Amino acid sequence: MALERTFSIVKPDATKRNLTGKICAMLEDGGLRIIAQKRIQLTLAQAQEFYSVHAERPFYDELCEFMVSEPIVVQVLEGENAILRNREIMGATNPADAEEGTIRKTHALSLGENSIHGSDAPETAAEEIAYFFAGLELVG
Ligand code: RTP
Ligand code: MG
Repeated sequence: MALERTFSIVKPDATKRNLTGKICAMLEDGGLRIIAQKRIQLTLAQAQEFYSVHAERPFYDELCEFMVSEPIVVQVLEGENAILRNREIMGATNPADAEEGTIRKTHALSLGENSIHGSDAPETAAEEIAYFFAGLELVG
C-alpha cells in the first residue's frame, strides 16, 4: 500500500482540556506522521458546511455548536493506509463502544464530545484537506 493522506481534527472538548499533545502522540505512536497542522476557530457557517452530510440528523445543531465552542486543531496525517489506520487509532464514534487504547476510549467525554474527527474515505479526505490547507502547507 502506498503512502496515503487523511484529514484530522482535534475537537473542542480535547483542546479545552489541553490534550492536543497527548492526542498527537497517540497518532504518531500509531504510525502516522503529522505533515501539516494549525489551530483555528471555526465559524458556525464553516461548521455547518463541514458536517452538512449530517444536516438532517437530530444532533446536527448540537454538533455544529460544539465545533465552534473552542478552537480546534486541524491536521493532515500521512502513512500507510492512513485513512483506515487513523479510524482505528481514533476508535468507535461512541467512546463506550471504542476499544481500549484508542483516542476516544482514552479521552472522549461522550458520543458528541468525542475528541477527534477523521476522514472516512479517500474522496472526503481529499476534499477536507483541500478545504483547510493550501498545497504549500503540506510538508511530507
Ligand atoms: P467524525 O465524522 O467526527 O470523524 O465522526 P464519525 O465519522 O465517527 O461519526 P459520524 O457518524 O460522522 O458523526 C459525526 C459526529 O457527530 C457527533 N455525533 N453526535 N449525539 C449523537 O447522537 C451524535 N452522533 C454523532 C459526534 O461528534 C460524531 O463524531
Ligand atoms: Mg464522520
